[in-house]
Amino acid sequence: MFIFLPIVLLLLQQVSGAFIRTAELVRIDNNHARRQASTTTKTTTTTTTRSATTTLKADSQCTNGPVTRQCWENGFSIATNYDSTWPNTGNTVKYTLEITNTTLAPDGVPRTVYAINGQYPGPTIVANWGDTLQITVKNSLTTNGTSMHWHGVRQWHSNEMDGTNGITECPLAPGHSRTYTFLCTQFGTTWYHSHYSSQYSDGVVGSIIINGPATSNYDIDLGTFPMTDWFYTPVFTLDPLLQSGALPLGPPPANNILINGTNVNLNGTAGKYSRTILTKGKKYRLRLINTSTNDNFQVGLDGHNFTVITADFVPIVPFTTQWLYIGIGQRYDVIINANEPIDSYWFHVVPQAGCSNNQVSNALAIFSYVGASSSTPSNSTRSNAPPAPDCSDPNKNLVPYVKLNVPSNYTIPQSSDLDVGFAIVQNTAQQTLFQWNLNFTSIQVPWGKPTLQYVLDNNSSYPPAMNLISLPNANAWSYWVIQAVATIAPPQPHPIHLHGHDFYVLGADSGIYNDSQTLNYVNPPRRDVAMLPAGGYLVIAFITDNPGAWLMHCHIAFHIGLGLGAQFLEEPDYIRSTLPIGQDWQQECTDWNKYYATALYKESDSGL
Ligand SMILES: *[C@@H]1O[C@H](CO)[C@@H](O)[C@H](O)[C@H]1NC(C)=O
Ligand SMILES: *[C@@H]1O[C@H](CO)[C@@H](O)[C@H](O)[C@H]1NC(C)=O
Ligand SMILES: *[C@@H]1O[C@H](CO)[C@@H](O)[C@H](O)[C@H]1NC(C)=O
Ligand SMILES: *[C@@H]1O[C@H](CO)[C@@H](O)[C@H](O)[C@H]1NC(C)=O
Ligand SMILES: *[C@@H]1O[C@H](CO)[C@@H](O)[C@H](O)[C@H]1NC(C)=O
Ligand SMILES: *[C@@H]1O[C@H](CO)[C@@H](O)[C@H](O)[C@H]1NC(C)=O
Ligand SMILES: *[C@@H]1O[C@H](CO)[C@@H](O)[C@H](O)[C@H]1NC(C)=O
Ligand SMILES: *[C@@H]1O[C@H](CO)[C@@H](O)[C@H](O)[C@H]1NC(C)=O
Ligand SMILES: *[C@@H]1O[C@H](CO)[C@@H](O)[C@H](O)[C@H]1NC(C)=O
Ligand SMILES: *[C@@H]1O[C@H](CO)[C@@H](O)[C@H](O)[C@H]1NC(C)=O
Ligand SMILES: *[C@@H]1O[C@H](CO)[C@@H](O)[C@H](O)[C@H]1NC(C)=O
Ligand SMILES: *[C@@H]1O[C@H](CO)[C@@H](O)[C@H](O)[C@H]1NC(C)=O
Ligand SMILES: [Cu+2]
Repeated sequence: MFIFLPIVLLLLQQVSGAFIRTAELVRIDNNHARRQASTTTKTTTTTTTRSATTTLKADSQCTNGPVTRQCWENGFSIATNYDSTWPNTGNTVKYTLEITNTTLAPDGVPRTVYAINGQYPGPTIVANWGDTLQITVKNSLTTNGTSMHWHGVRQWHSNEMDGTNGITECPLAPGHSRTYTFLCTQFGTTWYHSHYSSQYSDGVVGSIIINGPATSNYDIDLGTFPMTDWFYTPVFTLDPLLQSGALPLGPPPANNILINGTNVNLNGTAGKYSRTILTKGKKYRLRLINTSTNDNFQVGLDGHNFTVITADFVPIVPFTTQWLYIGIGQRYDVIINANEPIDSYWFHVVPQAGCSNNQVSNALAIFSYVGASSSTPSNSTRSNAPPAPDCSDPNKNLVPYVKLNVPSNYTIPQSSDLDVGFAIVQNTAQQTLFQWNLNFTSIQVPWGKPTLQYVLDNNSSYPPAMNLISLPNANAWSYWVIQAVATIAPPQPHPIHLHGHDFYVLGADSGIYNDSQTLNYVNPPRRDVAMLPAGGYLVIAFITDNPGAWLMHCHIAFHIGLGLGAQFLEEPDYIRSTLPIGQDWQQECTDWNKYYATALYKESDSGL
């Protein structure tokens, strides 16, 4: 089957040490979707505000425990709207993460890994709601920069800590360190990863837990359970092949899936299954995270259902399901009730045919009850039918616990359309380049002069390839229609991630959005990654309440590498006058530009 999982885009061609915009790009394939649909103006008079939580009372009497998970402390609880209020404990939790170039064998097969503190995945960072995290990152690689992004962390009034090179900082040069300091205004589960091209796919990734209240009770927190596809060939090696069209059918299938950092290899000759022990009668919280590069899966545990209590950071009204689809970057915290016969059970990660091609094989992990006669599941415990293929978010089940509405007295203008396209272009050297684009531009960020430098310079002459969308007004609602258009690349879903906000998901469906489709303005799902359905649209909204330059991008590493992203710049005047961007930040750029002048490897994709 013909599949395209393209990659990179060199909108810029490197000529004598500098990037210049290629003059002769030939656009072979791109359409503007909504202009082909007739438009009907929808007006409603419903008015809503975002202060819908005023009737919810945090209970200051109650402390957090196995049967009072809704409680927290000091008047904060699961009813608190963390977008508007949060504790500040005054505690600072410190970590050091050193990235090294090493060889590891997570599934028994050795490969080059850029490890964190010698391990893959990196250490799990744990803090409490309201703590300050102070994380020092040391780049001990020799031929790559790095920058560390704390996925989904709102970074309220701390945009310079977002770790997005070319936007909020220069990359950290080899041999250098920087410290990221930020307040945990949210709670729940997330991950951190390098934003330096596709470096996270080669190892620079770890989990984050911010303890807080929950919408359902449980006895034991099992911690995070990251799942990822795994390539034996470094993704830094695959990238240029995809960019040049040397792999016209897209990336090769991944060689394996790692579950909680491990697995047996596909022929079962090396490695080991991830194993988790359960005690009968207990309820467990498991924090599922999809840290993939490319693949689509659903997950399920034989004989057990999941009670889902969060979507990304956002607490939701619990719902129960056997199978769960998790897009790249997404998290679901689930509760497993260990109340089935004492035995061992398979945990399945099932790649989804139909969502993308070149699938890796099914993967397994083992959950065993204490006292089970065998630590290997007998297949008789298998009770789950395989899932129906699905590649979309369960949006109707994602009902935020703290109810917030979106104003519906607004017609989304065509200028809010951001089309997702694919193109094959040629540069001046007649080289073919595959690229993804958002609103007709393949993003390419200047590592050595990030957006925040422009803001500090009061210079609004942004190169077009920065794909910057200006949102100068504070506290305004902003609505966007992200629309997949017909391309020569077969339709496929894209996990769309926005930095700096939990956005509101007003609608997502197949086809072309045309203003007469129903959108959900009443307590819609909020999260930081949502699936753009294959060949469809995703309508989101957020409030410009966080001054900063915030990247929005597809989280498939191959797609953002090839340009599927844009950035929103909120309130530049506030950034310049108020954010504490100082000497250290400038020094990182000075060090980077010095390193880069003679660097062996240059920026050859979006840089993100
Ligand atoms: C809008 O899209 C829907 C669903 O595709 C379609 O049924 C309807 O006819 C379209 N309306 C207009 C005005 O184009
Ligand atoms: C990792 O080490 C190899 C072998 O020494 C070297 O070729 C490569 O450039 C190093 N990569 C990084 C990112 O430091
Ligand atoms: C990072 O280093 C690897 C070699 O280890 C190289 O293949 C890759 O191109 C480098 N990437 C960048 C963006 O510097
Ligand atoms: C099993 O897979 C590993 C990794 O791909 C490979 O090196 C090995 O030769 C395979 N062994 C067999 C028996 O197929
Ligand atoms: C995941 O792996 C870590 C490190 O090996 C282990 O401590 C943890 O218990 C595992 N988590 C689960 C849910 O099995
Ligand atoms: C991770 O996300 C990708 C892309 O959306 C998806 O294909 C894959 O199934 C997800 N993995 C899991 C474990 O859900
Ligand atoms: C899981 O949910 C399904 C569907 O709601 C239900 O039929 C089944 O009994 C549940 N299984 C368990 C073990 O609770
Ligand atoms: C049991 O099921 C697993 C997972 O589907 C499969 O890999 C294994 O071959 C099965 N074992 C037997 C004995 O059928
Ligand atoms: C929508 O309603 C709100 C609340 O009444 C009002 O402040 C706002 O101006 C209205 N917006 C538009 C576009 O009419
Ligand atoms: C920033 O530049 C604009 C024009 O480009 C100018 O109007 C404004 O006064 C400048 N602000 C500062 C603080 O220099
Ligand atoms: C603004 O940025 C552009 C592009 O980097 C640069 O050429 C120009 O010199 C800058 N202007 C000022 C006043 O810094
Ligand atoms: C989208 O691109 C068009 C054409 O380049 C541009 O005019 C428009 O301003 C862009 N949209 C946004 C929201 O920036
Ligand atoms: Cu994508």
